[in-house]
Amino acid sequence: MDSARPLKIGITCYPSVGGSGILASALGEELAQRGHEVHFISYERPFRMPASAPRLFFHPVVINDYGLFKYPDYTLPLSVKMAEVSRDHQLDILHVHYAVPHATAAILARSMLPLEQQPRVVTTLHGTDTTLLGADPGYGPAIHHALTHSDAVTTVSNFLQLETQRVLGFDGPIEVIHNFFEPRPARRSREEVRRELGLRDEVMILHASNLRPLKRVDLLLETVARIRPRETFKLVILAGGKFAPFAADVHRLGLDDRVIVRENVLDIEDYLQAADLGLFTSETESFCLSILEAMCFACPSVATRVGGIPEVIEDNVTGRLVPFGDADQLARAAKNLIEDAALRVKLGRAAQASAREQFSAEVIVPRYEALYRRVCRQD
Ligand code: GMT
Repeated sequence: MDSARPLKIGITCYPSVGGSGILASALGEELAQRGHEVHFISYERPFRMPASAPRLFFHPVVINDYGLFKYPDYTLPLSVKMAEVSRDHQLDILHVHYAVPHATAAILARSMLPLEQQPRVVTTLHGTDTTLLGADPGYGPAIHHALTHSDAVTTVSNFLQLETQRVLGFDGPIEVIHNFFEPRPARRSREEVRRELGLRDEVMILHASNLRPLKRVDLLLETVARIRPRETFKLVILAGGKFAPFAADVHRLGLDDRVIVRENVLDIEDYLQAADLGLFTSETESFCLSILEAMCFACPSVATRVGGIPEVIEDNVTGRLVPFGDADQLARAAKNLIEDAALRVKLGRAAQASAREQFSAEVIVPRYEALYRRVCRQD
């Protein structure tokens, strides 16, 4: 294959709010900007995908509800659409993000096509596709099968590479390609956003997540409830989902005037540039893209020392790491950075430099391009 020829790449991901979908959309956008043709295949347009851009296409997977099935099936219509798009657009690569069910659908799609029309399959594991579903006997063997039949497997951290070997017993090659984030320009000024949030001199603590149980919102609230004096900060939660189930906890902890929630925010950069300190209390995390997003805006985070987070934050250099589950230590680390503005700025600047040097599109996207070229050369 001509190594300079632009590639035709199909990308499948979850389109709604979530780290793997954000990463996949950003990757597609970057690849199209670099001259490749990119075809997203999913049940909805990925929410960060630009409305129109050269060489960027979206193919919806349509699910008919026949009322026959207790559980509607997505894997088969997805695989049929993948095969159709691969054939019609002569895809070189099908790059699937999050194994379940995308990797299985890709392997099936490939086998539906004659040999000369088969794309290479690249599977990127993002987190719970290994750590949770990989350990489930109802999913594990199917994930293992799809990985074994992928032309390349990548993980977003060293931690997840080891977990994939351990949990799934997968002994094939795995390339670690960390996540990247390329912020868009904010639409509003820092002052405008802080005014919208009703912030005066308080330090803005940011937490952005989909609020699933493993994010441990209970620990997050417990932590901020222990920070004194309370007038020194406000916690802004950017929720990918509904916050209502946690409202009673906010009230019980006396945090009604300290917690501000924004649900399903699209202009995330507006809020990131207004933030002073991130706070992340997850019990597991393969990478934690939200920490990187904050780092890009020179906002350091206090986070739990779990999973791949130590690959993103260097303790005392680009943020603070605290043992999981210890609300007192988390609160102490946050309070220290609330009170010491100079230290906060120092860690924030180092965080921003580290984001640029290690986790920018310029560094990461060529690694995916090199991988695509390599698998395309395999015979
Ligand atoms: O695996 C998940 O729970 C979902 C996934 C997602 O779609 O948001 O999150 C994972 O992928 C992100 C992007 O690579 C990582 O930043 C998250 O750390 C990871 N979540 C977990 O490992 C729990």
